[in-house]
Amino acid sequence: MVKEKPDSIRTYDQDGYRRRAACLCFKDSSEQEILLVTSSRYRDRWVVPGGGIEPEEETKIAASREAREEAGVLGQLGRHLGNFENEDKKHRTSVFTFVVTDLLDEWEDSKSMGRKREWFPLCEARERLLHKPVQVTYLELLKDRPLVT
Ligand code: O81
Ligand code: MG
Repeated sequence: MVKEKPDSIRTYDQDGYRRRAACLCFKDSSEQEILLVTSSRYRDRWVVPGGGIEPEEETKIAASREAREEAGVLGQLGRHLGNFENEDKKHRTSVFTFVVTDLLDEWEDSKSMGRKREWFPLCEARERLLHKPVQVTYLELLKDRPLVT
């Protein structure tokens, strides 16, 4: 199922949930520092970069596209952490790990809406995401991450 938005088309799964994809963007493979972006609605709140999957778009492609558009980063997609349901908002987000290799000076959302990005240690990121409880649960699965040697 699809539904038009001004500059993108929303897609929905078989249960009518809007399909989203997101990346946990890390500074390096130790996964200790994560890049968050400011909310489009509240400029003093931080969120995980992510957004709607477009028609015919692969989930992984959507996740890295959202990282580029919202956070201005290029990098290497890692593992799939899972699909996270937001029952109130009726969307499901497929979340991947991502290691940043390039930070663009200018990016789509910095120009269009002044979206900011910032690195946070994981424990601080958790605090910053408390207003988005489902996004906090993305981080909880990281406890299974491989040990760094
Ligand atoms: O555009 C969220 C937006 C907003 C979300 C959703 C996000 O207008 P949309 O529905 O596409 O906006 O609204 P819900 O109600 O669908 O969850 O959340 P909220 O809480 O502000 O209503 O805003 P944010 O998380 O920034 O506060 O995210 P964004 O505008 O920052 O990207 O859009 P999206 O991320 O699902 O979709 P796109 O593709 O990124
Ligand atoms: Mg978004």
